[in-house]
Formats: sequence, structure tokens, C-alpha cells
Amino acid sequence: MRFLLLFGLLFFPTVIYSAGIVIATSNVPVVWIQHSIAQIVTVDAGLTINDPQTNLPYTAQNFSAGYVLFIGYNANEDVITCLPSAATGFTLTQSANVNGSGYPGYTITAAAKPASSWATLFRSFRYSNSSQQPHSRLLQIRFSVGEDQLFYALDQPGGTGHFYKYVSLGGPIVKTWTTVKESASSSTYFGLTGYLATFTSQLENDFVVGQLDGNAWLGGSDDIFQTWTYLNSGFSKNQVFTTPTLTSNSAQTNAEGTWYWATGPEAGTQIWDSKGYTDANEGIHGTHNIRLSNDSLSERFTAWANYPEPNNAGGENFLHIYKDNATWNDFSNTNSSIAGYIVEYGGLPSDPTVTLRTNASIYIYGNNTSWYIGF
Ligand SMILES: [Ca+2]
Ligand SMILES: [Ca+2]
Ligand SMILES: [Ca+2]
Repeated sequence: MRFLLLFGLLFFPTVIYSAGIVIATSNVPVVWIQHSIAQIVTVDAGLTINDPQTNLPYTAQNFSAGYVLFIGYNANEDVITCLPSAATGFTLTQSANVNGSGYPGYTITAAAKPASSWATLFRSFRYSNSSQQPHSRLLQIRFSVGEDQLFYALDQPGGTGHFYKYVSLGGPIVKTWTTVKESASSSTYFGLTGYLATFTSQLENDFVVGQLDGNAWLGGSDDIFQTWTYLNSGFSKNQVFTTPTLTSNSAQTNAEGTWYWATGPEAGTQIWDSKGYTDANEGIHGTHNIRLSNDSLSERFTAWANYPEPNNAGGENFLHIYKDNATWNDFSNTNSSIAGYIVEYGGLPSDPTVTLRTNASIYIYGNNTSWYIGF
């Protein structure tokens, strides 16, 4: 008995530790002053990739992708390179629009490498300026690590900072919304728990759509089983699940047309009420004042396809997005034209701290020095 107790204590820890990650600069902005065009500075010799709970280098998982992007870049004069010795085993590809961020820089791939190798690579980046008359400005260089190129941090100003992955089913096939909801929520990304994506702005809505190969499920629903806990119309779990005629969809009539996010941090947020639908263009791509089920009005983002979607044609209670124009439509759970689903990571209260990007700053003081007077 004592042996069993000891065995249990040794091999079955009661606390599941999920390591977070923070990539951080050394917080020493580099100053580049025009002495000579031969001047070269190291961007960030003190960059770290640590577990924030221990403040030691992160070792729980390797990285196979990353990027270095430039904010405030001047293509006519900025020269940003890494040391070849630090780049062994990495493939760096220059791009004018890294991961759809709108910024130039390098996308980087590698066989899975530990955080220490990525930190060495990032610390080796150098900056110089090829112009006789450099432009004074703040140049930021963003370093980010990740798992593979299907993951994208929403990097633009106003972005969520979340991660998104499109999962292709090789379709179009029948793969029910309720099935992929479970698949998404059992997926993790560096300790972040996934969920069927929730799009709450035009920026977020349009971000991943270029990766799709067809219709993709999103985390919205007006299905009674998904929304009963959210409705204010007298439903309760017991009432719904003891309704003998539920299989004939009678309870659905009470939920029909009242759409909620049913996943992620927004689970329980109402996004639409077809009963209050009076304007044919009301729900198309934008934030709109909708009448909620408690009769209040509130601004919510929706991107429904042309009126009259969502039309519940033949009984449609689950949200998907079209690849071609990033608009939404309702489908039945067993629609046969689903090509995949979008998983989002980030924003759940249970998530560990995961910061996979950081900005290093270079202040460039060139010939037009009036820029920094009073700086
Ligand atoms: Ca979201
Ligand atoms: Ca419906
Ligand atoms: Ca429809």
C-alpha cells in the first residue's frame, strides 16, 4: 500500500504544468548614427525565449518556423541580415508581405529546432544603412517563432495577436460542425487551447481566408443544443433535454434565427437575431446594431452573404465562411460541401502566457536631424 502511494506520488503529478513562452528583447534600443555608411549594429544581442514561470530558456517544445519583419523599413537604404554561422539549418526567404502582415522581412523555416537555436539566430541580426543620406526614423524589427507556416499571428495594428490555422479536410465532404468543434477544442498551440474561430472584426474575418480551399466552419450557431444556455426565452437544460419532440426539431423553432458565438472567449455572445431583421443589407460585412434576445440593441460584427442569409434553408444552424469573398452563410450540420475549418488560439482565461513575437527598436539618426530635436 505504501509502495502504491509512493508510486502514485512519483508518477502521477496532480498539477499539470503547461509551460508558457515569452520571446523578449533586451529592451535596449539601438541607436544608429550616421558616421559612416560602413557602420553596422547588432539589432538585439540580448533577445531571450524563456518560460515566464521559471525565467529560464524555454525547452518544452521545438519551433519549425518563424519570421523577422521590418516596420518603418526603407527599401532604398536599410540592410538587415543575419550571420551565416547562426543560420545553419535555417531557410530564410525574403518577402515584401511576411505572413500577410503587410510588412517586409524574412520568413524562416527549419527542421524543428530548440528555442536556444532560434535565439542565437535572432541575436545575430545586424543593421546597416547603404545611403549617404539616411532618413531619420524609428525602425522596428519584429522577431517571431512558431510551429509551421499554417499558423499566423494577426500582426497588423488592431489585430488580435491570436493564432489561426486552417485545417483542410481534403473535401468537399460531409464533416459536421459538431465534430470539428470538438477537434478544434482538443487542438493546442504551444499550450494555448484551440476553438472554432470567432471573427469579430473585418480585419480578423479577412485574415485567414486566403488559406482556404473551400467552405470552412466557424464557431457560430443558432442550433438549440448549442445556444440553449445563452437564450433568455425560458429554456433550461432540463426542459430542452426532456422535450420528447426534440427529435422532430420542435424546440429549434424557439432558438431559430438567434445566432451566438458558441466557441472561444466569445462563447455566449449573441451576434444576430433574424427576427429583428429589417434591412436587407444589415448584416453584410460590418459592425451593425442588432436587436438582442433580451430586446436591447448592440453593435456586433457580422459578414453575412447577400440577403436573405442566414436563410435557414431546409434547416441550417451552423456558421461557415466562403473562400471567395469571405462572407458567411448558414449550413446544416451535415452539409456535404465543407472543405475544412479554422482553429483559433488565444484569449481563453485558462491559457498560459504565450508571447511569440517581440519588437526591437533602432533609432536612425541621419542627415535630416531635425526629426529628433526634442526627442
Ligand atoms: Ca476571434
Ligand atoms: Ca437556423
Ligand atoms: Ca443559408
